[in-house]
Amino acid sequence: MKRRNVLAGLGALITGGCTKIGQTEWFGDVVDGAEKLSRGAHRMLGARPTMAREFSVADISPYFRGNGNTEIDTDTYRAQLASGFPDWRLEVRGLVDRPLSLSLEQIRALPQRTQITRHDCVEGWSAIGQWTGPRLSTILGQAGLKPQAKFAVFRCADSFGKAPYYESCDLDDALHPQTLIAHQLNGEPLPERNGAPLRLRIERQLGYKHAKYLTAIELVDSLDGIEGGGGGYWEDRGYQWYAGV
Ligand SMILES: Nc1nc2c(c(=O)[nH]1)N[C@H]1C(S)=C(S)[C@@H](COP(=O)(O)O)O[C@H]1N2
Ligand SMILES: [Mo]
Repeated sequence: MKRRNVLAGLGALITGGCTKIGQTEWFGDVVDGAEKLSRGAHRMLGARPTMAREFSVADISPYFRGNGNTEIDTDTYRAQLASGFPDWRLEVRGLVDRPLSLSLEQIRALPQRTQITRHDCVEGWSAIGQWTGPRLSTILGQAGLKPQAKFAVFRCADSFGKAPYYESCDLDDALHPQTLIAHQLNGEPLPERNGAPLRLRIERQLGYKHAKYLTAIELVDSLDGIEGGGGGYWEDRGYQWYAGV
């Protein structure tokens, strides 16, 4: 519980530090700064978090393919897509002090981070893309995590047949500095195939954890009783829940 508060505080510190799109900043600088503020905090954090490798603009794949669901065939979604998603909301609910319902405009107004990372799909392909959006830690900081919160569950607008796509992660990954709610790929609004208007980037994990078409984030203390109980659409079908790259 203590540790989570420290992480949340650090998250706020980090997001305060960098607001310019395209600016690269390193977690190390922030950790060094935080260490000066409180050695205790640094000790509780242990080592600095493992960062996924970041790439340069020259490494960006010319085409970032889509995988899994690459379109949503409902009238509501098609109308939203055509008009720039004015009514799309990202809800933050469950074990939080202040449930949120964020418009895209509100999400774009938060401090932004841009990162160039490699996406690895278990089906045997990779692509490098530049993602922009607020850190999930910024959003969770606004909502305020209740001490019982252990997991973030990501709800999506698409499904396979009747089974909705969903994902989840623990708070270490949710508050990780490279975990973003991305609304841009390579400087443009997300294409439909890559999860418009919002998708998760959770860079230390495999492709299927990166939930697209995000509609809600639920903070829970257990994954039991959520869909198949495995913590994700693919996890309910046998994939690993912790899908480290
Ligand atoms: N909502 C949703 N998210 C999803 C999927 C999906 O089908 N629906 N597929 C997953 C898989 S297996 C991969 S590899 C990536 C693909 O992301 P991309 O379409 O941007 O390449 O999205 C992941 N997130
Ligand atoms: Mo995948």
